[in-house]
Amino acid sequence: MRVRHHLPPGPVTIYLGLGSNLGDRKANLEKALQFLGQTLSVEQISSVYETQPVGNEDQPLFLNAVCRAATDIGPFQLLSLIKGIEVALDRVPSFPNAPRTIDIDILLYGNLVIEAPELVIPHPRLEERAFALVPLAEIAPDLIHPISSRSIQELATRVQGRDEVVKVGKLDDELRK
Ligand code: PH2
Ligand code: MG
Ligand code: MG
Repeated sequence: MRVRHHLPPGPVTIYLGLGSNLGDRKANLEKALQFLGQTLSVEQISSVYETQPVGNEDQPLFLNAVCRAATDIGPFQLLSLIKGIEVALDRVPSFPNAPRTIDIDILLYGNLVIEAPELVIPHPRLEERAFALVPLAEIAPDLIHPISSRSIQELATRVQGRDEVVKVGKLDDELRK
């Protein structure tokens, strides 16, 4: 396991990617954010984007969004929190890239760089995924990717498939603090 950190003491700013392409997709995103808000301080939520499925293309369109949160919990605790929320929202373990009610991915955790068998941060496919970069650039354009040292805005401007990521609206106001 490789770990590199420059984490100041106190709460860490994290960015999570959320995706749903089964059931009431918007309600699934909202419920996931409500659950996350019970443990994390959710500070900002991007608009919701409708996106073409990447990987397995023979599945319904996704709704994707990104949130910024602050937390004192460590990355592995955060991963188990997320897995619990995914199960609570009826995500059924299946094959990679299968349709899902909710997927919550840790995109960034401060400047932490970690490669463990069960957890890689930054998200290993962040730089190639327009459905994560475009919403992330909406709320954190000047953030610097801790490995490539490029800004999120720059990555989002260059990524393929930007035209398959379409802003469709915002989540309910009570989720925004
Ligand atoms: N998630 C995946 C694979 N493909 N495509 C879109 N558009 N949105 C996703 O969230 C997504 C995907 C794996 O988690
Ligand atoms: Mg994912
Ligand atoms: Mg995931």
